[in-house]
Parts: sequence; structure tokens; C-alpha cells
Amino acid sequence: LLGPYEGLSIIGAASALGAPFPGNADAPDALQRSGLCERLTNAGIHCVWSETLRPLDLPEAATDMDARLRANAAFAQRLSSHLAALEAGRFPLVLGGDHAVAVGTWRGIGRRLGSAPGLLWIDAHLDSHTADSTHSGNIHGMPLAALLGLGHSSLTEVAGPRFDPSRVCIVGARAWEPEERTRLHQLGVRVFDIDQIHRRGLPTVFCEALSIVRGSDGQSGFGVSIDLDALDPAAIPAVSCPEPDGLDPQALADVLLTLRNCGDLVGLEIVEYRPDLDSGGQVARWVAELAQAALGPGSYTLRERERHHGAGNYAPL
Ligand code: HAR
Ligand code: MN
Ligand code: MN
Ligand code: MN
Repeated sequence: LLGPYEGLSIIGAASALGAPFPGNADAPDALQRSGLCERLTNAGIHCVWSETLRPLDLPEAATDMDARLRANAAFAQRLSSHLAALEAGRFPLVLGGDHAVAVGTWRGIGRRLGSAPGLLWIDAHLDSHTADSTHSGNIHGMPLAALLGLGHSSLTEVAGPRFDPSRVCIVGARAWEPEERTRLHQLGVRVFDIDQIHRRGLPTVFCEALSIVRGSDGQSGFGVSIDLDALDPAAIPAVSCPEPDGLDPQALADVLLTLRNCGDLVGLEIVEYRPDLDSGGQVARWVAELAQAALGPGSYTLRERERHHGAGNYAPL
């Protein structure tokens, strides 16, 4: 199940169950209306909108942590099953929703592969709280801990493999609480924070991060999860939790071009978009721009199989 893939399948994950505002739930529909799929198709990427999953039960008592954990876990479980069943040959692009959907995305992709891939988490935050350490009570502050096997059992038991901390890293971090930073340090997850990116430059940091998540064999795959709040809110204001001093969107698009050459990229996720804060559609255009940078045209990842084999220029990694 490594690349090249025959085409891109977009999966909408229309949940805001993990966020403090409802706006993330409308993101997949807004992105679909904005012509994302047509735009990628015009750019030479074979693209279909596979399905948009929506929460079945919207808990009224949103104040009750247990109810919210259960609702988020139930949604993640359905998303995991959808990804596990995705046809071979299709590359998954998951569009959130808030970042809590990542538990379903990546556990499901792990099931599809038969083992956990490496994971590059591009985010202003660390998303490594548990239900016991959270200050805000928001579940979208917990998905990375859950993928690593830590936190409330409802989330950690979403179907799929547990992720290996030595093949996970975070890029763009600049807002966290001490408990989650300590947790990641103890696990050995590498965090490339914004100060380090300013010092060393994004291309250098991105390259090092890729070498960590890809591992040494090039066969176990890696995924990329982009939380749009990693980007500077001056350019990308339409997110749930904006944090000043973020990445320049064009600079991120430029380094994502590297992914076109990775036959071991197994999935891409873009989350936290708030269409209710994007009346001009400028952030929706950046979502398309980032997906296009990572995936093509002319990428190895999505190269048509016949053309790939016919040309014979690309050896599988
Ligand atoms: N650490 C904070 C919390 O636990 C902020 C989490 C914000 N989460 C997202 N995803 N927007 O990164 O609430
Ligand atoms: Mn996040
Ligand atoms: Mn974030
Ligand atoms: Mn706090």
C-alpha cells in the first residue's frame, strides 16, 4: 500500500466535537463548494470526493467530559473504519473537522497498512493532553497523545495500531501547557518549535523531521497531519485557535513540494478550517494550494501506475 497511487480520494470529517466552536463542522462542505476537487483535477491530480462523515449524535450536555470523549471516540471509530476499507490504489486526503478527527484518520490508515506509519504533525499546538491533564477540556488538544496510546480509554481504544513516538514529530509548535511538553519529552517525540524554525529555517527543519518520520527502511510509510493553526493567523485567520507568529503559508507550500517525491507518503490530513471566519474564501484557496503542493501534478505519490511502469524511471523505495 505504498505509492504510487492511482488517484486521490477526499474524505470529509465534518466534526467539531473536539473544538470549543461549532465552525469546524462545516469545513468539508465549504471546501467542496469552493471547488477544491475540481481545482486539483484541473491541476492534473485524479481526484474524487469519496464521502463526508458527520457525527450521528450531537451531545447536548457538551459540558460533560465523559460524554464528549465518547462522542469524539465514536466519530473517530467510524472514520477509522472508513479509511481501513478504502480501496487499494487510492491515496487518502482527510479534511477536518477539528483535530480530534486525527485519531480516526491515522488509526484507520494504520489498519489499512497493517502497522502504524510515521507521523509528521504540523501544528501550533502539541495536542498531547489527556483527559486528566487538559486545562481547557477540549478534546482536540488530545489526539496525538491518544494515537501514542495515552489518555482516556475511549480514545486510545479506537481501532488501529498504536503509534511509535520515535517516528512522530511536531513542526511549528508555539503554544502548549507544561504537562503535554513533559509527556512528549518523556516519550522521545521530537518537537521542532517555532524558535528553532526561525533559527535554522523551515527547509532544514522539515528535512530533518522527514528523516525521523520516514524511518530507515522507507517501507513502513509516513503520514502528514496539517493543523492550519500552524500557519500565521495574519494570513490564515480562519481557524479555531489562532496563535501569533506562525509559519508563512507559501513557505510551508514550498517545503511540501518535497512530498511529491516520496513513494512512502501514505496519507494527508488538513484540519481546523473555520469557513465561518473565511468570508472571502482566502483560507479555502490555501487549503487547495497546500494539497496541490504535496500531491502534484507530476508527483511520484499519485503517478498513474501505467505511466510509472511505462516510463521505468522511478524505482519503488
Ligand atoms: N493546548 C490547548 C488545549 O488543550 C490548545 C489545543 C488547541 N488545539 C487545537 N489543535 N487547535 O491543535 O486546549
Ligand atoms: Mn492540532
Ligand atoms: Mn493547533
Ligand atoms: Mn492553560
